[in-house]
Amino acid sequence: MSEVTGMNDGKKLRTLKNPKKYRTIFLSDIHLGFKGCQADFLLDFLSRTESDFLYLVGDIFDGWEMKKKSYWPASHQKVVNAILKKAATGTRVIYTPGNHDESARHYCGHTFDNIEIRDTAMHEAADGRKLLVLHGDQFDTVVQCNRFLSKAGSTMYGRLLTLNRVINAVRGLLGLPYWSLAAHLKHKVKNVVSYIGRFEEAVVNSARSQGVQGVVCGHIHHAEITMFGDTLYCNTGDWVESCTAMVENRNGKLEILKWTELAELIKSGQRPKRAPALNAA
Ligand SMILES: [Mn+2]
Repeated sequence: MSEVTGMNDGKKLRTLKNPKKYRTIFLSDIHLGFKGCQADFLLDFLSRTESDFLYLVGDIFDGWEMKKKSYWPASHQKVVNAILKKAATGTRVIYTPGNHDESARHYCGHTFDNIEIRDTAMHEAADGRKLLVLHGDQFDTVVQCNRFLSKAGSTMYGRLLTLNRVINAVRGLLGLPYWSLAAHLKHKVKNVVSYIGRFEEAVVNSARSQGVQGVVCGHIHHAEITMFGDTLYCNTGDWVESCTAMVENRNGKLEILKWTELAELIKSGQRPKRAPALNAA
């Protein structure tokens, strides 16, 4: 396998044998056990990257879907195995459960297979910034009008993701890159946009009240790194629609990687025309 370029810092994106090393990787909303989970993209990401810290920022499993029907393909088990292997070989793995994997919350404070389970965590970046890490559903009671994330809404969301898979199967046959219908629609629907705004505000207010420099969350499946006044807001996105991860480099610089775009670049061996990272801080 040859090395190809694919990072916006101009360095080479490493291959399987020589993975790209980050200080920290933040992942959330993987939804293992749910058909919509893009496990193959995630396996590709996990195999090409390494880190000192790995934060699993909630909704790693989808207990709601698993209760409805048993769905556990080999690729989902491979994701679990890849994470366990990282935990066993020197990566410090911290897991802050979310609402879809809320059963894991019973084990907050415990460590299993080197995976530390915490309700919330505090990450100190290489540049000294303190970042509160939590899934984000804790603010659902503060932020009203979250039908899009409710249990009833999740059925509709599931159908949308099925349609998304059909569209992308056709796009794949036509040689077109992955495109997220759900992510596209979300930006068009006014009350979802206003929900996202209120969610971000509630999360940032909580970080501010704790006297930290920033917050890392997931939950709304919308990757973002942005400043709200003096407080940094980071959302790692998800692996059912956008296939995004947030990474921290050795200097504490944070950046969002959109793996569907990077995977295309790796496949084609091309140099990116524009930076694949969504934003950085
Ligand atoms: Mn969630």
